[in-house]
Amino acid sequence: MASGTLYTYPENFRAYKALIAAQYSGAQLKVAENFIFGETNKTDAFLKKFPMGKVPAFESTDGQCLTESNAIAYHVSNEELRGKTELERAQIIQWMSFADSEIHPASCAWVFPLLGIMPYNKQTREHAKEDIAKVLGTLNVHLLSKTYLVGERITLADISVATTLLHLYQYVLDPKFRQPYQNTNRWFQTIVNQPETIKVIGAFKLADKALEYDPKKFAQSQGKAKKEKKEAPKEEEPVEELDAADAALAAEPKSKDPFDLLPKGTFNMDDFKRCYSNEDEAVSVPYFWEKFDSENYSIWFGEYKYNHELTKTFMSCNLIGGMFQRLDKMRKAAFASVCLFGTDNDSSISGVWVWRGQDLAFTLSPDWQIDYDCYNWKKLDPKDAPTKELVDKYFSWTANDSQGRKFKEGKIFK
Ligand SMILES: N[C@@H](CCC(=O)N[C@@H](CS)C(=O)NCC(=O)O)C(=O)O
Repeated sequence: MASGTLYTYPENFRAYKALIAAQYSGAQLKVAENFIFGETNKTDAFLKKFPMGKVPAFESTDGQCLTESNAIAYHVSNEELRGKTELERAQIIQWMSFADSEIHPASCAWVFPLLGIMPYNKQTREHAKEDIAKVLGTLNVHLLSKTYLVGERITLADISVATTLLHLYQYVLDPKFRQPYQNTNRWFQTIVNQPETIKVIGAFKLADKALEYDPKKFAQSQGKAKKEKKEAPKEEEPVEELDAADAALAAEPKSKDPFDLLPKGTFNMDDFKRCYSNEDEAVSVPYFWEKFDSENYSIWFGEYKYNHELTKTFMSCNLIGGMFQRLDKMRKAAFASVCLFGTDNDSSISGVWVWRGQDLAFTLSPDWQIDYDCYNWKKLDPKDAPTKELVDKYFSWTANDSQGRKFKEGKIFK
C-alpha cells in the first residue's frame, strides 16, 4: 500500500483528491508540516525533487517522487477507486480529464475574480457560467439513472469531479442556478457527505447566495483601469468595451519607463536589491540607509484598506502577489516589502515601499493604478527615527501590525 508525504497548502482541491482517495484505500498519506506555499516549493531541495515547483507533490516513504494531482490520487488509491475493468478505468480517466479541462478553467474564471484573486471581466464570467451550466447539465443527464459516475461504487471519477466542483457549489451555485440540476446536486451532496470526504474537507455547506463581485476588493484589467481614469466607472463593464480613446491609447507604441522622467540620483536600486537578496538583513538594511538618496527617492507606507474582508491567508498572499505582477514594470526603480499579519479571518496587509521620485509613483502611469487605490498611502520621513525602525522591521520581516497581529508571510517586490 502506498505511503508517503504530500506537499500542499491547506484546502487545495487538487490535494483533496489524493487525501480523500487515501481515506478510502487506507494509504498512509501524511501532509508535510511547515510547508509554505511560494517558499518551500521554490527551494532548491524541493525543485530537485519536483522541478516544476508545483503542489500537490508526493514523496513516497522510499523516496519516489510523483507530481500531478491525478497521478498522485491514482497512486494512493485502491482497485475499487481505480476501476475494475479496462472500460471502467478508461471512463475514470474520461471524468478526471473532464474535471481538469471542462470544469476547472470555468470554475476559476467565475469564482477567482469574486474572491479578488484574478482580474474581473464580465464576458469571461458569462462564458464561464454557460460552460458550467453545460457541465452540470451533462452530469445531470449522466446521473439520471446512476448513483455514481462510473460503476456502482465511488471511484476516482466521483472524487475528482466533485472536488473540482467544490468552489462552485461553495461560492456561486446558488439555489436558483443549481435548481435545474437535481441529479447532479444529489450526487454532489452524496460525495461530499461521505465520511471519507468529510474527514478531509470538513462539513460542506452549499451556497445560499452567490458571492458578488466587489470592485473595491479587486484589481481589474488594465483596460478597465485606464477607462476608470477618464470617466466614472460603471460597475461590471466588460473590459472589451474600450471607448475610442482607449483603443487609440492601446494602439500607441509603448511609452517609455515613466521613471525615466525623474532624476536617477545616487541610489542604485539594482545594487541594493542584489545586496538584499544575497545578504542577511543585518547587512542589507544598513546598506540601504548608507546608500539611500532622499532627494531623489522616497519611502512610503501602504496599508490595505479592506483588511476586514480578508479571509484565508493564502488568498491574501495571492492578492499581494497579483499586485506585484501587475506592477511588474515598476520594478526597475522600486522596491517593497509587503507583509501579511495574523491568521485566517483575522489578518492585515501592509508594506514599506521605496521608489524613485517624491510623489506617489502609481500616478506616473495608468498601468500602475489598478491596485493602489485599495491602500492608504503615507509618505515617511527618512530622517525620522520611527521610519528607520519601521523600515528595518518590514525589510527583515520582524514587524507586527498596528493591532499587534504577528507577522505571517512577506513578499518582496524587487
Ligand atoms: N496539473 C497540476 C497543477 C498543479 C498546480 O498548478 N499547482 C499550483 C497550486 S494549485 C502550484 O503549485 N503553483 C505554483 C507555481 O505555479 O509556481 C496538478 O494537477 O497537480
